[in-house]
Amino acid sequence: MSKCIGCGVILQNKDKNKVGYTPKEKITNNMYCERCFKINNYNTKFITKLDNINSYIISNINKKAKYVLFLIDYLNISTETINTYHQIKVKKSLVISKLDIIPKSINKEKLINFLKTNYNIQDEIFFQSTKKNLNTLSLINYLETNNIKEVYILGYANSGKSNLINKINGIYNDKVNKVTTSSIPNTTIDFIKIKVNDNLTIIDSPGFVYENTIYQSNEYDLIERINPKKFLKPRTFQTKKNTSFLIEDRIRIDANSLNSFTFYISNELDIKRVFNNNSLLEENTISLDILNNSDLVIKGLGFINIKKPCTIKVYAKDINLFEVRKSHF
Ligand SMILES: Nc1nc2c(ncn2[C@@H]2O[C@H](COP(=O)(O)OP(=O)(O)O)[C@@H](O)[C@H]2O)c(=O)[nH]1
Ligand SMILES: [Mg+2]
Repeated sequence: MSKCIGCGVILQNKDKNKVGYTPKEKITNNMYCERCFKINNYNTKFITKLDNINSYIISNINKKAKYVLFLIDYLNISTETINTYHQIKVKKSLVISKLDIIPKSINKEKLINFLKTNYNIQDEIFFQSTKKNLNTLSLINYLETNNIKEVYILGYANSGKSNLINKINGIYNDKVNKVTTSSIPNTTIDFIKIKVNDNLTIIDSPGFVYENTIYQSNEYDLIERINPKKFLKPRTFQTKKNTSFLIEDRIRIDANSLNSFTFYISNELDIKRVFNNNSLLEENTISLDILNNSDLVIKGLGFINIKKPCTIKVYAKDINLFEVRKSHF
Protein backbone atom coordinates (compact mmCIF):
# COMPACT_ATOMS: atom_id res chain seq x y z
CA MET A 1 0.00 0.00 0.00
CA SER A 2 1.49 3.31 -1.07
CA LYS A 3 1.42 6.25 1.28
CA CYS A 4 1.39 9.96 0.50
CA ILE A 5 4.88 11.36 1.05
CA GLY A 6 3.38 14.67 2.22
CA CYS A 7 0.98 13.56 4.96
CA GLY A 8 1.44 9.80 5.42
CA VAL A 9 -2.13 8.80 4.46
CA ILE A 10 -2.71 5.59 2.47
CA LEU A 11 -3.34 6.60 -1.15
CA GLN A 12 -6.60 5.68 -2.92
CA ASN A 13 -8.26 6.67 -6.20
CA LYS A 14 -11.82 5.57 -5.40
CA ASP A 15 -13.39 8.31 -3.25
CA LYS A 16 -12.75 11.99 -3.90
CA ASN A 17 -14.23 12.96 -0.55
CA LYS A 18 -12.01 10.76 1.58
CA VAL A 19 -8.45 11.45 2.65
CA GLY A 20 -5.71 9.95 0.51
CA TYR A 21 -7.52 10.56 -2.79
CA THR A 22 -5.38 10.95 -5.87
CA PRO A 23 -6.85 11.34 -9.37
CA LYS A 24 -3.90 9.41 -10.85
CA GLU A 25 -4.83 6.05 -12.36
CA LYS A 26 -1.60 4.46 -11.27
CA ILE A 27 -0.61 4.84 -7.66
CA THR A 28 3.13 4.61 -7.15
CA ASN A 29 5.59 5.19 -4.35
CA ASN A 30 6.79 8.77 -4.00
CA MET A 31 3.47 10.48 -4.65
CA TYR A 32 1.50 13.23 -2.98
CA CYS A 33 -2.26 12.92 -2.42
CA GLU A 34 -4.51 15.52 -4.06
CA ARG A 35 -4.98 17.38 -0.77
CA CYS A 36 -1.20 17.75 -0.22
CA PHE A 37 -0.75 18.72 -3.88
CA LYS A 38 -3.27 21.54 -3.44
CA ILE A 39 -1.81 22.71 -0.12
CA ASN A 40 1.72 22.72 -1.54
CA ASN A 41 0.96 24.33 -4.91
CA TYR A 42 -2.07 26.52 -4.38
CA ASN A 43 -1.94 27.08 -0.60
CA THR A 44 -5.48 25.66 -0.40
CA LYS A 45 -6.83 25.42 3.16
CA PHE A 46 -8.36 22.20 4.40
CA ILE A 47 -9.81 21.30 7.76
CA THR A 48 -9.29 17.58 8.19
CA LYS A 49 -10.96 15.76 11.08
CA LEU A 50 -8.97 12.93 12.61
CA ASP A 51 -10.82 10.79 15.16
CA ASN A 52 -9.15 9.77 18.43
CA ILE A 53 -5.86 10.99 17.09
CA ASN A 54 -4.27 11.65 20.49
CA SER A 55 -4.67 8.09 21.75
CA TYR A 56 -3.70 6.72 18.31
CA ILE A 57 -0.39 8.58 18.47
CA ILE A 58 0.39 7.68 22.06
CA SER A 59 -0.33 3.98 21.71
CA ASN A 60 1.74 3.74 18.53
CA ILE A 61 4.66 5.61 20.02
CA ASN A 62 4.71 3.61 23.23
CA LYS A 63 4.78 0.42 21.13
CA LYS A 64 7.19 1.39 18.35
CA ALA A 65 9.42 4.31 19.23
CA LYS A 66 12.78 4.25 20.96
CA TYR A 67 13.33 7.99 21.15
CA VAL A 68 11.05 11.02 20.83
CA LEU A 69 11.63 14.74 20.39
CA PHE A 70 8.48 16.44 21.67
CA LEU A 71 7.92 19.99 20.40
CA ILE A 72 5.97 22.59 22.37
CA ASP A 73 6.14 26.26 21.53
CA TYR A 74 6.37 28.89 24.26
CA LEU A 75 2.70 29.87 24.05
CA ASN A 76 1.45 26.31 24.40
CA ILE A 77 3.09 25.30 27.65
CA SER A 78 0.14 24.12 29.76
CA THR A 79 -0.91 21.15 31.89
CA GLU A 80 -2.73 19.69 28.90
CA THR A 81 0.28 19.69 26.57
CA ILE A 82 2.70 18.61 29.30
CA ASN A 83 0.39 15.82 30.47
CA THR A 84 0.45 14.47 26.94
CA TYR A 85 4.25 14.70 27.05
CA HIS A 86 4.27 12.67 30.27
CA GLN A 87 2.19 9.95 28.64
CA ILE A 88 5.09 9.15 26.33
CA LYS A 89 6.87 6.31 28.08
CA VAL A 90 9.92 5.94 25.85
CA LYS A 91 13.12 7.98 26.10
CA LYS A 92 12.33 11.55 25.15
CA SER A 93 13.48 15.17 25.19
CA LEU A 94 11.42 18.34 25.24
CA VAL A 95 12.01 20.94 22.52
CA ILE A 96 10.64 24.43 23.07
CA SER A 97 10.15 25.26 19.40
CA LYS A 98 9.82 28.63 17.63
CA LEU A 99 12.52 30.14 19.82
CA ASP A 100 12.37 33.21 17.56
CA ILE A 101 8.99 34.26 19.02
CA ILE A 102 10.10 34.22 22.66
CA PRO A 103 10.56 37.81 23.89
CA LYS A 104 14.17 38.70 24.71
CA SER A 105 13.11 39.57 28.26
CA ILE A 106 12.39 35.91 29.06
CA ASN A 107 15.21 34.31 30.98
CA LYS A 108 15.76 30.84 29.49
CA GLU A 109 17.44 29.40 32.58
CA LYS A 110 14.46 30.42 34.68
CA LEU A 111 12.12 28.95 32.12
CA ILE A 112 13.99 25.64 32.24
CA ASN A 113 13.78 25.58 36.02
CA PHE A 114 10.10 26.37 35.83
CA LEU A 115 9.52 23.48 33.44
CA LYS A 116 11.43 21.19 35.76
CA THR A 117 9.76 22.21 38.99
CA ASN A 118 6.29 23.26 37.93
CA TYR A 119 5.73 20.57 35.29
CA ASN A 120 8.07 17.90 36.60
CA ILE A 121 10.15 17.59 33.41
CA GLN A 122 13.19 15.44 34.10
CA ASP A 123 14.48 15.07 30.58
CA GLU A 124 16.78 17.20 28.48
CA ILE A 125 15.19 20.50 27.40
CA PHE A 126 16.17 22.27 24.15
CA PHE A 127 15.20 25.59 22.60
CA GLN A 128 15.05 25.65 18.82
CA SER A 129 13.81 27.73 15.88
CA THR A 130 13.46 26.48 12.34
CA LYS A 131 12.51 29.86 10.97
CA LYS A 132 15.66 31.57 12.26
CA ASN A 133 17.69 28.38 12.11
CA LEU A 134 18.63 28.49 15.78
CA ASN A 135 19.99 25.39 17.55
CA THR A 136 18.94 22.96 14.81
CA LEU A 137 22.53 21.76 14.50
CA SER A 138 22.91 21.29 18.24
CA LEU A 139 19.82 19.07 18.17
CA ILE A 140 21.41 16.98 15.41
CA ASN A 141 24.66 16.84 17.39
CA TYR A 142 22.78 15.60 20.42
CA LEU A 143 21.30 12.75 18.34
CA GLU A 144 24.73 11.85 16.97
CA THR A 145 26.49 11.97 20.32
CA ASN A 146 23.85 9.76 21.89
CA ASN A 147 23.88 7.37 18.96
CA ILE A 148 20.20 7.94 18.24
CA LYS A 149 19.48 6.71 14.72
CA GLU A 150 15.71 6.85 14.70
CA VAL A 151 13.72 9.75 16.12
CA TYR A 152 9.98 10.38 16.26
CA ILE A 153 9.00 14.06 16.16
CA LEU A 154 5.86 14.63 18.23
CA GLY A 155 3.90 17.64 19.39
CA TYR A 156 0.60 19.43 19.22
CA ALA A 157 -0.71 20.63 15.85
CA ASN A 158 1.27 23.63 14.63
CA SER A 159 4.19 23.20 17.01
CA GLY A 160 6.55 23.18 14.01
CA LYS A 161 7.26 19.45 13.51
CA SER A 162 7.06 19.24 9.73
CA ASN A 163 9.10 22.39 9.15
CA LEU A 164 11.83 21.09 11.45
CA ILE A 165 11.94 17.77 9.61
CA ASN A 166 12.20 19.45 6.20
CA LYS A 167 14.98 21.62 7.60
CA ILE A 168 17.03 18.69 8.92
CA ASN A 169 16.43 16.70 5.74
CA GLY A 170 17.52 19.73 3.69
CA ILE A 171 20.80 20.01 5.60
CA TYR A 172 21.83 16.53 4.38
CA ASN A 173 20.13 16.25 1.01
CA ASP A 174 20.02 18.60 -1.96
CA LYS A 175 16.73 17.44 -3.33
CA VAL A 176 14.13 16.41 -0.77
CA ASN A 177 10.52 15.34 -1.01
CA LYS A 178 9.12 17.81 1.48
CA VAL A 179 6.49 16.72 3.95
CA THR A 180 3.47 19.01 3.73
CA THR A 181 3.37 21.96 6.12
CA SER A 182 0.66 24.52 6.76
CA SER A 183 -0.74 26.71 9.48
CA ILE A 184 -3.94 24.63 9.62
CA PRO A 185 -3.90 21.75 12.13
CA ASN A 186 -4.19 18.09 11.05
CA THR A 187 -2.17 18.51 7.88
CA THR A 188 -0.08 15.44 8.69
CA ILE A 189 -2.45 12.47 8.82
CA ASP A 190 -0.24 9.51 9.70
CA PHE A 191 3.36 8.69 10.60
CA ILE A 192 5.84 9.37 7.77
CA LYS A 193 9.27 7.76 7.82
CA ILE A 194 12.00 9.92 6.29
CA LYS A 195 15.43 8.42 5.79
CA VAL A 196 17.75 11.39 6.05
CA ASN A 197 20.94 9.34 5.68
CA ASP A 198 22.38 6.00 6.77
CA ASN A 199 22.64 7.19 10.35
CA LEU A 200 19.40 9.05 10.77
CA THR A 201 15.72 8.31 10.15
CA ILE A 202 13.14 10.83 11.26
CA ILE A 203 9.45 10.08 11.64
CA ASP A 204 6.91 12.88 11.25
CA SER A 205 3.62 12.43 13.05
CA PRO A 206 0.11 13.89 13.12
CA GLY A 207 -0.24 16.64 15.69
CA PHE A 208 -2.01 16.13 18.99
CA VAL A 209 -5.17 18.21 19.12
CA TYR A 210 -6.64 20.20 21.98
CA GLU A 211 -9.89 18.72 23.14
CA ASN A 212 -11.82 21.94 22.87
CA THR A 213 -10.63 24.99 21.10
CA ILE A 214 -11.10 27.57 18.48
CA TYR A 215 -8.71 25.48 16.40
CA GLN A 216 -11.49 23.10 15.57
CA SER A 217 -13.46 25.73 13.71
CA ASN A 218 -12.90 26.57 10.06
CA GLU A 219 -11.94 30.15 10.77
CA TYR A 220 -8.75 30.09 8.75
CA ASP A 221 -8.03 33.75 9.25
CA LEU A 222 -8.17 33.40 13.02
CA ILE A 223 -6.06 30.24 13.03
CA GLU A 224 -3.44 32.05 10.95
CA ARG A 225 -3.36 34.96 13.37
CA ILE A 226 -3.14 32.80 16.51
CA ASN A 227 0.14 31.50 15.12
CA PRO A 228 2.77 34.14 15.98
CA LYS A 229 4.98 35.05 13.03
CA LYS A 230 7.44 37.36 14.78
CA PHE A 231 8.73 37.63 18.28
CA LEU A 232 6.01 38.42 20.76
CA LYS A 233 5.49 41.91 21.98
CA PRO A 234 3.97 41.53 25.44
CA ARG A 235 1.08 43.99 25.84
CA THR A 236 0.64 45.49 29.32
CA PHE A 237 -2.52 47.18 30.60
CA GLN A 238 -3.30 48.74 33.96
CA THR A 239 -6.70 47.84 35.35
CA LYS A 240 -9.29 49.14 37.79
CA LYS A 241 -12.27 47.53 39.44
CA ASN A 242 -14.48 47.94 36.39
CA THR A 243 -11.95 47.02 33.68
CA SER A 244 -12.64 44.14 31.31
CA PHE A 245 -10.72 42.74 28.36
CA LEU A 246 -12.07 41.29 25.16
CA ILE A 247 -9.87 39.04 23.07
CA GLU A 248 -11.14 38.88 19.50
CA ASP A 249 -14.60 39.65 20.93
CA ARG A 250 -14.94 36.07 22.02
CA ILE A 251 -13.11 35.75 25.31
CA ARG A 252 -13.86 38.23 28.07
CA ILE A 253 -11.87 38.71 31.25
CA ASP A 254 -13.11 40.96 34.08
CA ALA A 255 -10.14 42.29 36.02
CA ASN A 256 -12.04 43.45 39.11
CA SER A 257 -9.06 45.16 40.78
CA LEU A 258 -6.26 47.71 40.61
CA ASN A 259 -3.75 45.57 38.84
CA SER A 260 -1.44 45.01 35.89
CA PHE A 261 -2.22 42.50 33.10
CA THR A 262 0.43 41.57 30.50
CA PHE A 263 -0.75 39.56 27.49
CA TYR A 264 1.55 37.01 25.86
CA ILE A 265 -0.49 36.10 22.81
CA SER A 266 0.13 36.58 19.09
CA ASN A 267 0.65 40.27 18.19
CA GLU A 268 -1.99 39.86 15.51
CA LEU A 269 -4.81 39.08 17.93
CA ASP A 270 -7.09 41.89 18.95
CA ILE A 271 -7.28 42.88 22.63
CA LYS A 272 -9.77 45.53 23.75
CA ARG A 273 -9.77 47.11 27.18
CA VAL A 274 -13.26 48.26 28.12
CA PHE A 275 -14.83 49.81 31.21
CA ASN A 276 -18.17 49.26 32.89
CA ASN A 277 -19.49 47.02 30.22
CA ASN A 278 -21.27 43.97 31.50
CA SER A 279 -23.27 43.04 28.51
CA LEU A 280 -20.59 42.21 26.00
CA LEU A 281 -20.52 38.48 26.23
CA GLU A 282 -22.81 36.38 28.32
CA GLU A 283 -21.61 32.88 27.78
CA ASN A 284 -20.15 30.45 30.27
CA THR A 285 -18.63 32.21 33.23
CA ILE A 286 -16.22 31.17 35.91
CA SER A 287 -14.48 32.97 38.73
CA LEU A 288 -10.81 32.27 39.23
CA ASP A 289 -8.61 33.14 42.19
CA ILE A 290 -5.27 34.55 41.15
CA LEU A 291 -2.30 34.53 43.51
CA ASN A 292 0.56 36.99 43.47
CA ASN A 293 2.38 37.11 40.09
CA SER A 294 0.47 34.35 38.30
CA ASP A 295 -0.46 33.46 34.74
CA LEU A 296 -3.91 32.91 33.36
CA VAL A 297 -3.19 30.33 30.65
CA ILE A 298 -5.58 30.34 27.69
CA LYS A 299 -5.00 26.99 26.03
CA GLY A 300 -4.00 27.26 22.40
CA LEU A 301 -3.48 31.03 22.59
CA GLY A 302 -0.90 31.89 25.25
CA PHE A 303 -1.15 33.42 28.68
CA ILE A 304 -1.73 36.60 30.67
CA ASN A 305 0.60 37.54 33.49
CA ILE A 306 -1.29 39.13 36.41
CA LYS A 307 0.76 40.94 39.02
CA LYS A 308 -1.37 41.17 42.17
CA PRO A 309 -3.67 38.70 43.87
CA CYS A 310 -7.30 39.08 42.80
CA THR A 311 -10.40 37.22 41.70
CA ILE A 312 -11.18 37.49 38.02
CA LYS A 313 -14.16 36.38 35.98
CA VAL A 314 -13.72 34.79 32.60
CA TYR A 315 -16.30 34.26 29.86
CA ALA A 316 -15.91 32.07 26.80
CA LYS A 317 -17.77 29.45 24.80
CA ASP A 318 -15.35 26.91 26.12
CA ILE A 319 -14.62 27.29 29.78
CA ASN A 320 -11.98 24.53 29.77
CA LEU A 321 -9.70 26.93 27.96
CA PHE A 322 -8.40 28.43 31.19
CA GLU A 323 -5.95 27.44 33.87
CA VAL A 324 -4.00 29.39 36.47
CA ARG A 325 -0.35 28.81 37.31
CA LYS A 326 2.46 30.49 39.17
CA SER A 327 4.49 32.73 36.85
CA HIS A 328 7.99 31.85 35.64
CA PHE A 329 9.27 35.41 35.89
N1 LIG B 1 7.90 31.75 14.18
C1 LIG B 1 8.08 30.47 13.83
N2 LIG B 1 7.10 29.81 13.21
C2 LIG B 1 7.31 28.52 12.87
C3 LIG B 1 8.53 27.84 13.16
N3 LIG B 1 8.42 26.57 12.73
C4 LIG B 1 7.19 26.46 12.19
N4 LIG B 1 6.50 27.63 12.27
C5 LIG B 1 5.15 27.92 11.78
O1 LIG B 1 4.20 27.15 12.51
C6 LIG B 1 3.17 26.65 11.66
C7 LIG B 1 3.08 25.14 11.77
O2 LIG B 1 4.26 24.56 11.26
P1 LIG B 1 4.36 23.00 10.90
O3 LIG B 1 5.80 22.65 10.74
O4 LIG B 1 3.45 22.66 9.76
O5 LIG B 1 3.80 22.38 12.25
P2 LIG B 1 3.29 20.91 12.59
O6 LIG B 1 1.79 21.01 12.54
O7 LIG B 1 3.78 20.67 13.97
O8 LIG B 1 3.88 19.99 11.60
C8 LIG B 1 3.49 27.15 10.26
O9 LIG B 1 2.71 28.32 10.02
C9 LIG B 1 4.97 27.50 10.33
O10 LIG B 1 5.32 28.53 9.46
C10 LIG B 1 9.58 28.59 13.82
O11 LIG B 1 10.69 28.11 14.11
N5 LIG B 1 9.28 29.90 14.13
MG1 LIG C 1 2.91 18.50 10.40
